[in-house]
Amino acid sequence: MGHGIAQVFAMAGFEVWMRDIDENILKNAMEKIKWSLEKLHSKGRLSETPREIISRIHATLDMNEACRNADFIIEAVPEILDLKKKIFSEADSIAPSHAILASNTSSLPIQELANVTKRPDKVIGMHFFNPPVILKLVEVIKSSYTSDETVQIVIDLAKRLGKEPVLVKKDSPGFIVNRILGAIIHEALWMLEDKKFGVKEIDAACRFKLEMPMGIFELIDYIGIDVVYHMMKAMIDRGAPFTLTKSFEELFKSNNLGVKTGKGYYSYPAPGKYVKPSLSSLMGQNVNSLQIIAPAINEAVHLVEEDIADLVDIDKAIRLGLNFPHGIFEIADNFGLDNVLNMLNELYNKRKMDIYKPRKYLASLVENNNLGRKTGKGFYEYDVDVRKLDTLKIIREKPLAWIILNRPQKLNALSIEMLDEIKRTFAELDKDKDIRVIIITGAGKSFCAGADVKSFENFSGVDAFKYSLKIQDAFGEIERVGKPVIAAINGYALGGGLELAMACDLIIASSSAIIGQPEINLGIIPGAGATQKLARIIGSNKAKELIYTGDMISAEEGARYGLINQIALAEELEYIARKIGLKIAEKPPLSLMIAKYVINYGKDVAEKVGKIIEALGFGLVRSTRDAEEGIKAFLEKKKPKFKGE
Ligand code: CO8
Repeated sequence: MGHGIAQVFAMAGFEVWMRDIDENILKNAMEKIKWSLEKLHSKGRLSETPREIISRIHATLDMNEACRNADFIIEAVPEILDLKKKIFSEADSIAPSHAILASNTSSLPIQELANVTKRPDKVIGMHFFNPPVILKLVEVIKSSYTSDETVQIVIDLAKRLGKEPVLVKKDSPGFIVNRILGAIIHEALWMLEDKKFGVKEIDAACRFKLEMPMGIFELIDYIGIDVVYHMMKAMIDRGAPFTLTKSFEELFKSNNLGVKTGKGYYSYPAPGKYVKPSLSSLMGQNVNSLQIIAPAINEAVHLVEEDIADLVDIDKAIRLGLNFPHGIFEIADNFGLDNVLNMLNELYNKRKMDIYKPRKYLASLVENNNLGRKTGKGFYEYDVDVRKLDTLKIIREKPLAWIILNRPQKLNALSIEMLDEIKRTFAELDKDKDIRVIIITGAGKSFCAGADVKSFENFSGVDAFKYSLKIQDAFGEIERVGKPVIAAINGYALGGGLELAMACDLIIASSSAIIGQPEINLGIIPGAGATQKLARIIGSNKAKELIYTGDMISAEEGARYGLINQIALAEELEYIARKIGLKIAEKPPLSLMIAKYVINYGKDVAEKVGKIIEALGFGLVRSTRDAEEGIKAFLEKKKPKFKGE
């Protein structure tokens, strides 16, 4: 990493003396710097020529020449404590008394490096991430000797380099990023040991459920199994609560070290040739993603409890260092802290390892009903408004709104009153500019067991006809609302319940959900759209089979027919629905509305007409400010901010 760090400093205008022990290494380093600068230059990312920047880097074999006039020295030698101590002691004896001595270590104690110098107050950790030229994160690690002045100088320095520093207030094994990554690795290794799921399944859950840029085994292969092994060992030696599995030890000893040897958890076409493993979301369907992440959340809480790092810095480190779209505490709040706590208890009971013992701060949040986004407070605070109607609970959790069917004792069967409240609520939420996506789900063990059979007990034929129109009208409101609506099926979705879900734009279902059109058993037929809608989605033969037999089928079968978009485990349903909702909520609202209308209404007309409707919609959307913003942001390589204008 040394040459990358030298390049970063030179790019920020500093004169750099780059010292190594071998001429060839230095030559190689200069070549790499040159290659990188030219690449940046060709993309227009430099304000100077590569030659001007390189002229500030002086390669040397002489420690004396490198250190004698230095204001700041950073070492990036291999992670061997004695070697680092030797370098620190040497640099300390040469450098001017005001010079700061920093280590790029990812795992070794700064305190021990400080001990070999006569300036422990000026010794600090400055941990870059590979490649330093690209990755923004820098962990700044304070030992108990480091002065506040030194910390401030290094934080300012990191900012001057264009980096995003986070402060590690106390030396702790793995600092922030490696500690949390270590906990994820630990859990993945133990899940593999359980033999219930394989490498690809766990990785698919990482990528598709947790939105990690790489699966965890893919990442281990990429970093190198030996590097990960030593990193984990170093943290364990310093007291981190990780335990390595036998199979991981064996893999390490087998010399199949990942991408670099052509084989690790995956096989690669040749040593050093990385090809992204091909995974699909279906592979990870049955893997509980909360299990992968809960121990890491517990470790992150430990860092806060022990005053090692601040919550906001930890989340920043996870986003920038691991390239996660959300910080670890944001993920926890999205899952629900009660779910996180339950998972930890379950794991603790099973494996009796310290890493799973729920931290006090987490337990106290749950005890006080601060459960995350859903209650308006968890690790963070959220603007949440809860309103109870007679049959519904409505939670406005901007930019999402949750409609919870709330007659659990009747399995959320649709009463007349509930239909009225559904229609009214959708109309209201449609007008609420702060709400961009609506999620509908059920309280208790059922999403909705259909129309309330009691309410049409004494119906005449005409009454039933009118009732059918009423239910269709209420569901029509869901199709008409200019915002995406997600059904999160948590249990039974039967009869009118499944028709309600089909009126939504996307259906996410718990793996234990049961769906069907059992009306035939009551001597009636579906009356809220299933004869038309179900047939269109799954084909008329399959629809007839379900309607004629009244059979109830699993969510998995529903997904196979294309009726359900995604399946989640019961504990993940809320998280996955929220994750998809938040993702869609970032998109331009007017485009979403027009896309929904074109799809919903275009399908009822001849294809030629549908395409004209699409073209008209396209024209309309192109005239919005959000389209200007989207196109401009793309060209400027920025993230667009859509306002719905
Ligand atoms: N309507 C009224 N009450 C219901 C309904 C329903 N659809 N479903 C369940 N409940 C009630 C039960 O009566 C019971 O109440 P109670 O405790 O007072 O006896 C309570 O909910 C709990 O139900 P169970 O004890 O039956 O729970 P189980 O876990 O044993 O069984 C089942 C769950 C399998 C879901 C079972 O309850 C069941 O079969 N329910 C009926 C499902 C059904 O047939 N749905 C279709 C209804 S018709 C329809 O939706 C047509 C829509 C179009 C209407 C337009 C035409 C007029």
